[in-house]
Order: sequence, then C-alpha cells, then structure tokens
Amino acid sequence: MASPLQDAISTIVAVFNSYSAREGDKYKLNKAELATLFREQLPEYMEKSECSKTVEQIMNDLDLDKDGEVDFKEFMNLTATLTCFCNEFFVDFMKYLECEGECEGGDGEGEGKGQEQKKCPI
Ligand SMILES: [Ca+2]
Ligand SMILES: [Ca+2]
Repeated sequence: MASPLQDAISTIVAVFNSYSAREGDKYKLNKAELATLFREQLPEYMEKSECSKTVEQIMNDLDLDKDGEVDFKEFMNLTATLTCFCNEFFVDFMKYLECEGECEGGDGEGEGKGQEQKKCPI
C-alpha cells in the first residue's frame, strides 16, 4: 500500500501526462494543454487577482528552454512553488492558532492580524 506522499507524487505524474498526451508531443504541454490543465486542475489559482497572469505569460515563465512547450521538469517548478505557498499558508495558520490561544483577552487587534493572513493559492 502506497503512502500519502507516494500517492501525491504518482498523482502529479499521472495528471501531467493525462494532459500532455492530448496533442503533439506526448510528454510536453503545449499552450492549449497547459490552459486546459489550469482550468480543470487549478481553477482557484487562475481566479486569484494576484495570479492574474495569462496562460501565455505563465507558459513563458515556465518554458525555461524556450522550446514553446512545458516539459515535466518545467511543470515541477510550478508545482514546487505552489506547494511551498501551501506550506507557508499552513505554517502561518498554525502560528495564528497558537497565538489565538495565547493572545486572548486583547482589545481586538489580533482579529485584524488574522484577516491579513495569506491565502493558499490552490
Ligand atoms: Ca502534448
Ligand atoms: Ca520547454
């Protein structure tokens, strides 16, 4: 039986290849495949105002070797970045919960800080 981390790694590989195999090179995402992947797999990421880049801009950022497509290693840069954002969100949230228990009885200033916490991009 696979562990949760092994499952997560397998899922990333399977999701990437299920989109990359749709057109042209089976092992790379062209712009249309990347757009579909974002729309279906990361809809909240695309809706965030701070993530308002177009698919073309994201493609340019990810396409490090400038071959016009996104291979798995290039895709992993995005996946790693999003995973780090999620971890930051998790750590900030855990710190907020720890502080909430210790900071009770204040004049309400702590509530405002809680509202400023980062939002998970996915
Ligand atoms: Ca392809
Ligand atoms: Ca590329």
